[in-house]
Amino acid sequence: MERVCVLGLGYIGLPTASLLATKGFSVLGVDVDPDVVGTINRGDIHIVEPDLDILVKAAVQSGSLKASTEPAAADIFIIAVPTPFKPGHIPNLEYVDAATHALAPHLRPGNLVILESTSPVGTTERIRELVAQARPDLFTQGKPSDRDSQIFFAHCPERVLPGHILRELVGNDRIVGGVDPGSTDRARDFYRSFVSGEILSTDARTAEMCKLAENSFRDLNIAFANELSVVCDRLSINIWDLIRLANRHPRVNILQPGPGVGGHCIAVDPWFIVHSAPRETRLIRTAREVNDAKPMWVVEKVVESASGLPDPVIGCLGLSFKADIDDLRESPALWITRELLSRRVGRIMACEPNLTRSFKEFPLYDLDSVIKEADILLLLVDHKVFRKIDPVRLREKVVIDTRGIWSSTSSPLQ
Ligand code: SAJ
Repeated sequence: MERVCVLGLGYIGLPTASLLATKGFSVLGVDVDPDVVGTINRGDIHIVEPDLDILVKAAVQSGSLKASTEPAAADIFIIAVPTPFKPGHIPNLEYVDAATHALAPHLRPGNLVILESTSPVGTTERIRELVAQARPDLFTQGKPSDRDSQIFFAHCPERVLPGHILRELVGNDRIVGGVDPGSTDRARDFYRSFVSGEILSTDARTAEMCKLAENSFRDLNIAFANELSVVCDRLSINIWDLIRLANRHPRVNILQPGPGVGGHCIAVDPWFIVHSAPRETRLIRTAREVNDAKPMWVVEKVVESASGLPDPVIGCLGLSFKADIDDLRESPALWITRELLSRRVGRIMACEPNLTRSFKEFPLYDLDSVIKEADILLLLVDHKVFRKIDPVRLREKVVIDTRGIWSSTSSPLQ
Protein backbone atom coordinates (compact mmCIF):
# COMPACT_ATOMS: atom_id res chain seq x y z
CA MET A 1 0.00 0.00 0.00
CA GLU A 2 1.58 3.30 -1.07
CA ARG A 3 1.69 5.95 1.64
CA VAL A 4 0.75 9.52 0.74
CA CYS A 5 1.32 12.54 2.95
CA VAL A 6 -0.88 15.53 2.04
CA LEU A 7 0.25 18.86 3.47
CA GLY A 8 -2.59 21.37 3.85
CA LEU A 9 -6.12 20.13 4.57
CA GLY A 10 -8.16 22.91 2.99
CA TYR A 11 -10.48 23.00 -0.01
CA ILE A 12 -8.04 20.97 -2.15
CA GLY A 13 -5.96 18.99 0.33
CA LEU A 14 -8.83 17.47 2.30
CA PRO A 15 -10.86 16.24 -0.70
CA THR A 16 -7.66 14.89 -2.28
CA ALA A 17 -6.55 13.15 0.93
CA SER A 18 -9.93 11.54 1.53
CA LEU A 19 -10.32 10.49 -2.11
CA LEU A 20 -6.87 8.82 -2.09
CA ALA A 21 -7.73 7.08 1.17
CA THR A 22 -10.76 5.47 -0.49
CA LYS A 23 -8.68 4.48 -3.56
CA GLY A 24 -6.24 2.16 -1.83
CA PHE A 25 -3.64 4.59 -0.47
CA SER A 26 -2.69 4.98 3.15
CA VAL A 27 -2.97 8.72 3.75
CA LEU A 28 -1.63 11.05 6.41
CA GLY A 29 -3.21 14.50 6.17
CA VAL A 30 -1.19 17.30 7.74
CA ASP A 31 -2.40 20.70 8.84
CA VAL A 32 -0.83 23.33 11.07
CA ASP A 33 -4.22 23.96 12.75
CA PRO A 34 -4.79 21.43 15.58
CA ASP A 35 -8.56 22.10 15.50
CA VAL A 36 -8.71 21.05 11.84
CA VAL A 37 -6.69 17.92 12.64
CA GLY A 38 -9.00 17.06 15.57
CA THR A 39 -12.13 17.60 13.49
CA ILE A 40 -10.91 15.32 10.71
CA ASN A 41 -9.74 12.60 13.09
CA ARG A 42 -13.30 12.55 14.47
CA GLY A 43 -14.52 11.94 10.90
CA ASP A 44 -15.96 15.47 10.59
CA ILE A 45 -15.13 18.32 8.22
CA HIS A 46 -14.45 22.04 8.67
CA ILE A 47 -15.49 23.27 5.19
CA VAL A 48 -18.67 23.11 3.13
CA GLU A 49 -18.40 20.99 -0.01
CA PRO A 50 -21.09 18.62 -1.29
CA ASP A 51 -20.57 14.97 -0.19
CA LEU A 52 -17.15 15.66 1.35
CA ASP A 53 -18.51 14.80 4.81
CA ILE A 54 -19.49 11.30 3.64
CA LEU A 55 -16.12 10.68 1.99
CA VAL A 56 -14.08 11.89 4.98
CA LYS A 57 -16.14 9.85 7.41
CA ALA A 58 -15.68 6.70 5.30
CA ALA A 59 -11.93 7.33 4.90
CA VAL A 60 -11.35 7.94 8.61
CA GLN A 61 -13.52 5.01 9.72
CA SER A 62 -11.66 2.62 7.41
CA GLY A 63 -8.37 3.71 9.03
CA SER A 64 -6.89 4.82 5.68
CA LEU A 65 -6.98 8.53 6.53
CA LYS A 66 -5.38 9.99 9.61
CA ALA A 67 -4.64 13.63 10.33
CA SER A 68 -1.73 15.13 12.22
CA THR A 69 0.04 18.44 12.71
CA GLU A 70 3.34 16.80 11.71
CA PRO A 71 4.33 15.00 8.49
CA ALA A 72 5.81 11.50 8.57
CA ALA A 73 7.65 9.21 6.16
CA ALA A 74 5.69 8.45 2.97
CA ASP A 75 6.20 7.47 -0.66
CA ILE A 76 4.48 10.54 -2.08
CA PHE A 77 4.16 14.03 -0.59
CA ILE A 78 1.51 16.41 -1.92
CA ILE A 79 1.73 20.11 -1.07
CA ALA A 80 -1.72 21.74 -1.16
CA VAL A 81 -1.26 24.89 0.90
CA PRO A 82 -2.45 28.43 0.15
CA THR A 83 -0.42 30.69 -2.13
CA PRO A 84 -1.78 34.18 -1.45
CA PHE A 85 -0.12 37.45 -2.36
CA LYS A 86 1.43 40.17 -0.22
CA PRO A 87 0.62 43.88 -0.47
CA GLY A 88 1.56 45.10 -3.95
CA HIS A 89 0.34 41.81 -5.45
CA ILE A 90 3.63 40.05 -4.72
CA PRO A 91 3.33 36.23 -4.49
CA ASN A 92 3.62 34.98 -0.93
CA LEU A 93 5.27 31.55 -0.90
CA GLU A 94 5.75 31.30 2.86
CA TYR A 95 3.27 28.39 3.22
CA VAL A 96 4.91 26.44 0.37
CA ASP A 97 8.32 27.03 1.94
CA ALA A 98 7.07 26.00 5.39
CA ALA A 99 5.50 22.80 4.00
CA THR A 100 8.75 22.00 2.16
CA HIS A 101 10.82 22.50 5.30
CA ALA A 102 8.37 20.34 7.26
CA LEU A 103 8.51 17.41 4.83
CA ALA A 104 12.25 17.55 4.01
CA PRO A 105 13.47 15.60 7.09
CA HIS A 106 11.10 12.72 6.19
CA LEU A 107 12.24 12.27 2.58
CA ARG A 108 13.84 9.04 1.44
CA PRO A 109 15.40 8.10 -1.90
CA GLY A 110 12.72 7.40 -4.50
CA ASN A 111 10.10 9.72 -2.96
CA LEU A 112 7.91 11.92 -5.15
CA VAL A 113 7.09 15.49 -4.07
CA ILE A 114 4.12 17.05 -5.87
CA LEU A 115 3.14 20.70 -5.69
CA GLU A 116 -0.61 21.10 -6.30
CA SER A 117 -0.95 24.68 -5.03
CA THR A 118 -1.36 27.23 -7.81
CA SER A 119 2.05 28.88 -7.91
CA PRO A 120 4.20 31.35 -9.82
CA VAL A 121 6.39 29.89 -12.55
CA GLY A 122 9.55 28.46 -10.99
CA THR A 123 8.04 27.35 -7.67
CA THR A 124 8.55 23.60 -8.21
CA GLU A 125 12.23 24.28 -8.96
CA ARG A 126 12.35 26.42 -5.81
CA ILE A 127 11.03 23.46 -3.77
CA ARG A 128 13.76 21.26 -5.20
CA GLU A 129 16.31 23.93 -4.29
CA LEU A 130 15.00 24.13 -0.69
CA VAL A 131 15.08 20.34 -0.35
CA ALA A 132 18.62 20.25 -1.74
CA GLN A 133 19.67 22.77 0.92
CA ALA A 134 17.95 20.84 3.72
CA ARG A 135 18.92 17.35 2.51
CA PRO A 136 22.13 17.45 0.44
CA ASP A 137 22.45 13.72 1.19
CA LEU A 138 19.67 13.10 -1.36
CA PHE A 139 21.57 14.73 -4.24
CA THR A 140 24.64 13.06 -5.65
CA GLN A 141 26.86 16.10 -5.35
CA GLY A 142 24.63 17.98 -2.97
CA LYS A 143 23.41 20.34 -5.70
CA PRO A 144 19.84 20.73 -6.98
CA SER A 145 21.06 20.98 -10.57
CA ASP A 146 22.24 17.36 -10.47
CA ARG A 147 20.25 15.33 -12.96
CA ASP A 148 20.41 12.29 -10.74
CA SER A 149 18.62 13.58 -7.67
CA GLN A 150 17.08 10.69 -5.76
CA ILE A 151 13.86 12.63 -5.22
CA PHE A 152 11.27 13.35 -7.91
CA PHE A 153 9.58 16.78 -8.03
CA ALA A 154 6.52 17.67 -10.12
CA HIS A 155 3.78 20.24 -10.38
CA CYS A 156 0.23 19.04 -10.92
CA PRO A 157 -2.09 22.02 -10.59
CA GLU A 158 -5.47 21.39 -9.05
CA ARG A 159 -8.25 22.48 -11.40
CA VAL A 160 -11.40 21.63 -9.49
CA LEU A 161 -14.36 23.95 -9.17
CA PRO A 162 -15.52 24.58 -5.60
CA GLY A 163 -18.99 23.07 -5.28
CA HIS A 164 -18.07 20.20 -7.67
CA ILE A 165 -14.72 19.20 -6.20
CA LEU A 166 -15.22 15.46 -5.73
CA ARG A 167 -16.55 14.88 -9.24
CA GLU A 168 -13.88 17.07 -10.86
CA LEU A 169 -11.00 15.56 -8.83
CA VAL A 170 -11.62 12.26 -10.60
CA GLY A 171 -13.05 13.37 -13.93
CA ASN A 172 -10.95 16.40 -14.94
CA ASP A 173 -7.92 16.04 -17.20
CA ARG A 174 -4.71 16.73 -15.26
CA ILE A 175 -1.49 18.40 -16.33
CA VAL A 176 1.69 16.96 -14.80
CA GLY A 177 5.05 18.65 -15.21
CA GLY A 178 8.20 17.39 -13.57
CA VAL A 179 11.51 19.17 -13.02
CA ASP A 180 12.94 16.37 -15.20
CA PRO A 181 11.39 13.64 -17.40
CA GLY A 182 11.74 11.01 -14.67
CA SER A 183 9.69 13.16 -12.29
CA THR A 184 7.02 13.75 -14.93
CA ASP A 185 6.68 9.99 -15.49
CA ARG A 186 6.43 9.24 -11.76
CA ALA A 187 3.75 11.88 -11.25
CA ARG A 188 1.82 10.75 -14.35
CA ASP A 189 1.70 7.15 -13.08
CA PHE A 190 0.46 8.31 -9.68
CA TYR A 191 -2.43 10.41 -11.07
CA ARG A 192 -3.33 7.66 -13.55
CA SER A 193 -4.05 5.40 -10.59
CA PHE A 194 -7.06 7.43 -9.41
CA VAL A 195 -8.02 9.96 -12.14
CA SER A 196 -10.36 8.94 -14.97
CA GLY A 197 -9.58 12.10 -16.99
CA GLU A 198 -6.55 12.20 -19.28
CA ILE A 199 -3.10 12.87 -17.78
CA LEU A 200 -1.17 15.33 -19.95
CA SER A 201 2.59 15.47 -19.49
CA THR A 202 4.80 18.54 -19.77
CA ASP A 203 7.57 20.21 -17.76
CA ALA A 204 7.13 21.95 -14.39
CA ARG A 205 7.29 25.53 -15.67
CA THR A 206 4.72 24.92 -18.41
CA ALA A 207 2.40 23.20 -15.91
CA GLU A 208 2.69 26.17 -13.56
CA MET A 209 2.00 28.68 -16.35
CA CYS A 210 -0.84 26.57 -17.72
CA LYS A 211 -2.81 26.84 -14.49
CA LEU A 212 -2.21 30.59 -14.27
CA ALA A 213 -3.28 31.00 -17.90
CA GLU A 214 -6.52 29.05 -17.32
CA ASN A 215 -7.59 31.28 -14.46
CA SER A 216 -6.50 34.46 -16.25
CA PHE A 217 -8.53 33.41 -19.27
CA ARG A 218 -11.60 33.23 -17.05
CA ASP A 219 -10.75 36.51 -15.31
CA LEU A 220 -10.45 38.30 -18.65
CA ASN A 221 -13.77 36.95 -19.85
CA ILE A 222 -15.55 37.88 -16.62
CA ALA A 223 -13.97 41.35 -16.87
CA PHE A 224 -15.50 41.70 -20.33
CA ALA A 225 -18.93 40.80 -18.91
CA ASN A 226 -18.48 43.19 -15.98
CA GLU A 227 -17.41 46.04 -18.25
CA LEU A 228 -20.37 45.39 -20.54
CA SER A 229 -22.73 45.48 -17.54
CA VAL A 230 -21.51 48.93 -16.56
CA VAL A 231 -21.78 50.16 -20.17
CA CYS A 232 -25.32 48.77 -20.46
CA ASP A 233 -26.33 50.41 -17.20
CA ARG A 234 -25.16 53.76 -18.57
CA LEU A 235 -27.05 53.19 -21.83
CA SER A 236 -30.22 51.81 -20.12
CA ILE A 237 -29.93 48.40 -21.75
CA ASN A 238 -30.82 45.22 -19.84
CA ILE A 239 -27.45 43.42 -19.65
CA TRP A 240 -28.98 40.00 -19.00
CA ASP A 241 -31.14 40.20 -22.10
CA LEU A 242 -28.19 41.50 -24.09
CA ILE A 243 -25.97 38.57 -23.11
CA ARG A 244 -28.72 36.04 -23.76
CA LEU A 245 -29.20 37.45 -27.26
CA ALA A 246 -25.51 37.86 -28.11
CA ASN A 247 -24.81 34.29 -26.95
CA ARG A 248 -27.13 32.99 -29.67
CA HIS A 249 -24.26 33.71 -32.08
CA PRO A 250 -22.54 30.36 -32.69
CA ARG A 251 -19.08 31.66 -31.73
CA VAL A 252 -19.98 34.02 -28.86
CA ASN A 253 -20.15 32.95 -25.22
CA ILE A 254 -20.18 35.96 -22.91
CA LEU A 255 -19.90 35.06 -19.22
CA GLN A 256 -22.10 36.49 -16.48
CA PRO A 257 -21.41 39.83 -14.82
CA GLY A 258 -21.57 39.93 -11.04
CA PRO A 259 -20.62 42.08 -8.04
CA GLY A 260 -16.93 41.35 -8.72
CA VAL A 261 -14.65 38.33 -8.79
CA GLY A 262 -13.89 36.44 -5.60
CA GLY A 263 -12.29 33.24 -4.43
CA HIS A 264 -8.70 32.43 -3.82
CA CYS A 265 -7.95 31.59 -7.46
CA ILE A 266 -9.23 33.86 -10.18
CA ALA A 267 -8.84 37.03 -8.14
CA VAL A 268 -5.26 36.08 -7.26
CA ASP A 269 -3.55 33.98 -9.92
CA PRO A 270 -3.42 36.55 -12.74
CA TRP A 271 -1.25 38.70 -10.46
CA PHE A 272 1.36 35.90 -10.43
CA ILE A 273 1.71 36.33 -14.19
CA VAL A 274 1.80 40.12 -13.91
CA HIS A 275 4.49 39.88 -11.23
CA SER A 276 6.63 37.59 -13.42
CA ALA A 277 6.33 39.75 -16.55
CA PRO A 278 5.07 43.23 -15.56
CA ARG A 279 5.77 44.94 -18.87
CA GLU A 280 4.14 42.25 -21.00
CA THR A 281 0.82 41.96 -19.13
CA ARG A 282 -1.26 45.04 -19.93
CA LEU A 283 -4.40 43.07 -20.74
CA ILE A 284 -4.18 40.69 -17.76
CA ARG A 285 -3.58 43.57 -15.35
CA THR A 286 -6.44 45.64 -16.78
CA ALA A 287 -8.87 42.70 -16.48
CA ARG A 288 -7.95 42.42 -12.80
CA GLU A 289 -8.50 46.13 -12.33
CA VAL A 290 -11.89 46.03 -14.10
CA ASN A 291 -13.07 43.16 -11.91
CA ASP A 292 -11.69 44.72 -8.74
CA ALA A 293 -13.54 47.96 -9.50
CA LYS A 294 -16.94 46.29 -9.77
CA PRO A 295 -17.70 45.99 -6.01
CA MET A 296 -17.32 49.76 -5.55
CA TRP A 297 -19.63 50.36 -8.53
CA VAL A 298 -22.26 48.20 -6.76
CA VAL A 299 -21.81 50.17 -3.53
CA GLU A 300 -22.39 53.43 -5.42
CA LYS A 301 -25.60 51.98 -6.92
CA VAL A 302 -26.88 51.17 -3.43
CA VAL A 303 -25.90 54.61 -2.11
CA GLU A 304 -27.79 56.20 -5.00
CA SER A 305 -30.94 54.12 -4.32
CA ALA A 306 -30.76 54.65 -0.56
CA SER A 307 -30.37 58.42 -0.84
CA GLY A 308 -34.05 58.79 -1.73
CA LEU A 309 -35.30 56.78 1.28
CA PRO A 310 -35.68 57.86 4.93
CA ASP A 311 -33.89 55.37 7.28
CA PRO A 312 -33.34 52.79 4.57
CA VAL A 313 -33.03 49.13 5.52
CA ILE A 314 -30.71 47.28 3.13
CA GLY A 315 -30.90 43.52 2.87
CA CYS A 316 -27.62 42.01 1.61
CA LEU A 317 -28.42 38.60 0.20
CA GLY A 318 -25.34 36.35 0.22
CA LEU A 319 -21.80 36.86 1.49
CA SER A 320 -19.81 33.99 -0.03
CA PHE A 321 -17.75 34.47 -3.18
CA LYS A 322 -20.15 32.42 -5.30
CA ALA A 323 -23.31 30.36 -5.15
CA ASP A 324 -24.00 27.52 -2.71
CA ILE A 325 -20.68 27.46 -0.87
CA ASP A 326 -19.56 28.94 2.46
CA ASP A 327 -16.20 30.23 1.18
CA LEU A 328 -15.63 33.91 1.96
CA ARG A 329 -12.13 34.27 0.50
CA GLU A 330 -11.80 37.49 -1.51
CA SER A 331 -15.60 37.65 -1.57
CA PRO A 332 -16.91 40.81 -3.25
CA ALA A 333 -20.26 40.26 -1.49
CA LEU A 334 -18.61 40.46 1.93
CA TRP A 335 -16.55 43.47 0.87
CA ILE A 336 -19.64 45.31 -0.36
CA THR A 337 -21.57 44.53 2.85
CA ARG A 338 -18.70 45.83 4.99
CA GLU A 339 -18.31 48.94 2.84
CA LEU A 340 -22.04 49.73 3.15
CA LEU A 341 -21.76 49.32 6.92
CA SER A 342 -18.74 51.56 7.24
CA ARG A 343 -20.34 54.23 5.06
CA ARG A 344 -23.50 54.09 7.21
CA VAL A 345 -25.70 53.93 4.15
CA GLY A 346 -28.59 52.54 6.20
CA ARG A 347 -29.42 49.64 8.47
CA ILE A 348 -27.74 46.55 7.02
CA MET A 349 -29.41 43.14 7.32
CA ALA A 350 -27.07 40.47 5.94
CA CYS A 351 -28.24 36.96 5.13
CA GLU A 352 -25.90 34.06 4.31
CA PRO A 353 -27.71 30.72 4.57
CA ASN A 354 -24.46 28.71 4.17
CA LEU A 355 -22.88 30.15 7.31
CA THR A 356 -23.66 29.50 10.93
CA ARG A 357 -20.92 31.69 12.38
CA SER A 358 -21.57 35.37 12.89
CA PHE A 359 -19.35 38.38 12.27
CA LYS A 360 -18.07 40.80 14.86
CA GLU A 361 -19.23 43.85 12.88
CA PHE A 362 -22.74 42.63 12.02
CA PRO A 363 -25.25 39.89 12.82
CA LEU A 364 -26.73 37.50 10.27
CA TYR A 365 -30.49 37.39 9.72
CA ASP A 366 -32.75 34.71 8.33
CA LEU A 367 -34.04 35.22 4.83
CA ASP A 368 -37.64 35.75 5.84
CA SER A 369 -36.86 38.65 8.19
CA VAL A 370 -34.65 40.28 5.57
CA ILE A 371 -37.34 40.11 2.90
CA LYS A 372 -39.95 41.43 5.34
CA GLU A 373 -37.92 44.34 6.73
CA ALA A 374 -35.64 45.54 3.91
CA ASP A 375 -36.50 48.48 1.66
CA ILE A 376 -33.62 47.68 -0.67
CA LEU A 377 -32.80 44.07 -1.51
CA LEU A 378 -29.24 43.74 -2.75
CA LEU A 379 -28.78 40.31 -4.33
CA LEU A 380 -25.06 39.54 -4.12
CA VAL A 381 -24.87 35.76 -4.51
CA ASP A 382 -27.15 33.57 -6.63
CA HIS A 383 -27.67 30.88 -3.96
CA LYS A 384 -30.36 28.31 -4.87
CA VAL A 385 -32.48 29.38 -1.91
CA PHE A 386 -32.61 32.98 -3.20
CA ARG A 387 -33.71 31.79 -6.65
CA LYS A 388 -36.73 30.22 -4.94
CA ILE A 389 -37.98 33.50 -3.45
CA ASP A 390 -41.51 34.20 -4.63
CA PRO A 391 -41.17 37.33 -6.85
CA VAL A 392 -44.49 38.61 -5.49
CA ARG A 393 -42.66 39.26 -2.19
CA LEU A 394 -40.23 41.60 -3.97
CA ARG A 395 -42.77 43.85 -5.68
CA GLU A 396 -42.71 46.62 -3.07
CA LYS A 397 -38.90 46.59 -2.79
CA VAL A 398 -36.07 48.34 -4.53
CA VAL A 399 -34.18 45.38 -6.01
CA ILE A 400 -30.51 45.61 -6.98
CA ASP A 401 -29.75 42.31 -8.61
CA THR A 402 -26.02 41.93 -9.28
CA ARG A 403 -26.41 38.33 -10.53
CA GLY A 404 -29.35 38.67 -12.88
CA ILE A 405 -31.64 36.13 -11.23
CA TRP A 406 -34.64 38.49 -11.25
CA SER A 407 -33.62 41.13 -13.74
CA SER A 408 -34.00 39.84 -17.27
CA THR A 409 -37.19 40.98 -19.00
CA SER A 410 -38.28 37.32 -19.00
CA SER A 411 -38.22 37.34 -15.17
CA PRO A 412 -41.63 37.32 -13.42
CA LEU A 413 -40.55 40.49 -11.62
CA GLN A 414 -40.43 42.60 -14.78
N1 SAJ B 1 -17.91 34.70 -11.81
C1 SAJ B 1 -18.61 35.71 -12.44
N2 SAJ B 1 -19.16 35.46 -13.66
C2 SAJ B 1 -19.04 34.25 -14.27
C3 SAJ B 1 -18.32 33.22 -13.64
C4 SAJ B 1 -17.76 33.48 -12.39
O1 SAJ B 1 -18.74 36.82 -11.92
O2 SAJ B 1 -19.60 34.10 -15.37
C5 SAJ B 1 -17.31 34.96 -10.49
C6 SAJ B 1 -17.86 34.07 -9.38
O3 SAJ B 1 -19.04 34.61 -8.85
C7 SAJ B 1 -16.71 34.08 -8.38
C8 SAJ B 1 -15.47 34.15 -9.29
O4 SAJ B 1 -15.94 34.61 -10.55
O5 SAJ B 1 -16.74 35.24 -7.57
C9 SAJ B 1 -14.76 32.85 -9.47
O6 SAJ B 1 -15.69 31.77 -9.64
P1 SAJ B 1 -15.48 30.62 -10.70
O7 SAJ B 1 -16.63 29.69 -10.57
O8 SAJ B 1 -15.22 31.17 -12.04
O9 SAJ B 1 -14.14 29.94 -10.29
P2 SAJ B 1 -13.50 29.39 -8.92
O10 SAJ B 1 -12.62 30.45 -8.36
O11 SAJ B 1 -14.51 28.78 -8.03
O12 SAJ B 1 -12.61 28.19 -9.51
C10 SAJ B 1 -11.65 28.48 -10.52
C11 SAJ B 1 -11.82 27.48 -11.65
N3 SAJ B 1 -11.01 27.90 -12.80
C12 SAJ B 1 -11.53 28.03 -14.04
O13 SAJ B 1 -12.71 27.84 -14.27
C13 SAJ B 1 -10.58 28.40 -15.13
C14 SAJ B 1 -11.40 26.09 -11.18
O14 SAJ B 1 -11.43 25.16 -12.24
C15 SAJ B 1 -10.00 26.15 -10.57
O15 SAJ B 1 -9.61 24.88 -10.07
C16 SAJ B 1 -10.04 27.11 -9.40
O16 SAJ B 1 -10.36 28.41 -9.94
C17 SAJ B 1 -8.68 27.14 -8.74
O17 SAJ B 1 -8.55 26.52 -7.67
O18 SAJ B 1 -7.74 27.71 -9.31
